[in-house]
Formats: sequence, C-alpha cells, structure tokens
Amino acid sequence: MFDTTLYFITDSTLYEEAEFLYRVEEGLKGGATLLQLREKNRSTREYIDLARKVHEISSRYNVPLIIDDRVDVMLASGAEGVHLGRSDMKISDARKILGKDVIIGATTKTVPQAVEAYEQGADYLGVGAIYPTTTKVVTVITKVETLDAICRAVPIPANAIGGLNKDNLSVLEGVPIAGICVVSAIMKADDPKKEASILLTRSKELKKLAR
Ligand code: TZP
Ligand code: MG
Repeated sequence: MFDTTLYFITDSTLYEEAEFLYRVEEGLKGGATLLQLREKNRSTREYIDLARKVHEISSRYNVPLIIDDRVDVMLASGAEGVHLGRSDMKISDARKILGKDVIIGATTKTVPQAVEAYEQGADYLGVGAIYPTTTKVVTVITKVETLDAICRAVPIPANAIGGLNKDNLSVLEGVPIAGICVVSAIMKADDPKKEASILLTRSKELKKLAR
C-alpha cells in the first residue's frame, strides 16, 4: 500500500547533488509519505543513475519512490511507481506493461480525465495547479471546486498540487483530498525536515476535517 498524505516531489535543478540528496532525506525524515523524482532535463542514463541514488535513500524510510514520466527509468531503477501526465504513456498501456503491483499515478484537471484515468487503472491522481507555482511546469490553474468534484467522482486517492505551503492550505478545508503534493515548500525550505513535519500534520488535519 501507499499513502499520499504528504507527497514530496523533488526538483534537483536547485542544488548540487549532495545538497539535493540531503534535502530529499530530510523531507523523508520529516515524514513525507510518498516521494517522486521529477527530472525534465537529464539524459535517460543520468535519470536512472539519480533514481537509483534516491531509491537507496527512500527504501531506508520505507517510502515508495515514484518516477515522473518514465516507465523505463522506473523499471531500471527499481522504483515502486511511475507518474504519467497527459503527454506521457497512456495509463492503460503502462498498466499493461507493469502489471497490477506497480503504483501508477496520473495528472488530471477535469472530472472526465479523472474518470478515464481511474478506468484505465491509475492508482492515484494529482490535481492542480491550485495556486500559481514557481516550479517549472506547463499547467493551468484548477479550481478547488473541480478538485472537490474529482475527489468525489473516483474511488482512488486524489491529491492537490501547485503552490501549496503551510500557510495557504485552508482553501482545501472540506475537500475530500487524500493528501497534498509539494515541491518548493520542502525543497526550498530553510529546514526541509521541519517543514515536512508541519505539512504532514496539516495534511492529516485537512483529511480529518473532510471526513
Ligand atoms: N503540476 C502542477 S503544479 C506542479 C506540478 C508538477 C508543481 C508544483 O510545485 P510547487 O513548488 O509545489 O508549487
Ligand atoms: Mg509528465
């Protein structure tokens, strides 16, 4: 099983490798429940090399590692899952290749997209961007009402993503999310461990409120 309560997504462009890996580990120490390695500019070989290093760390904390975009990198590195966007491999094709035990996540921005991803075999959904983001990504703002409708339309966990930090989560109160996804809030924090710990507590509170 996996737990999306605090889904920590990495950005290695911000730091030298040692500092990057240190911050990833601090986020895990702080309580991140799921980890995604998100690389957009590396060669396949570099992506796999880094994935192996990150997987060695995440394994020590029993936190599943999800690889963004790439089924091949996931398989080669031994990671537990893959996250697929609208221009990546189709969820149904990935499910066919990977079997039932691999975690497959999907990016969705509308109820029909969410239902389709669920029907094709997605295990969880990322929904956003809720707020404008400073992380490099092609996205549009998703209304909280749409997020709410998606959460209620599918039986799999749906997480909020985009510009979220410990000070702006109240917008999600009452929305039956499974958790929050954050990049900058942890990656750029002065104390990533402490930040993750605060975010974990807040996300748990949000989940309790919506029950
Ligand atoms: N998809 C929608 S917003 C986003 C992704 C990958 C980036 C979120 O990053 P941050 O720093 O938490 O806003
Ligand atoms: Mg993608």
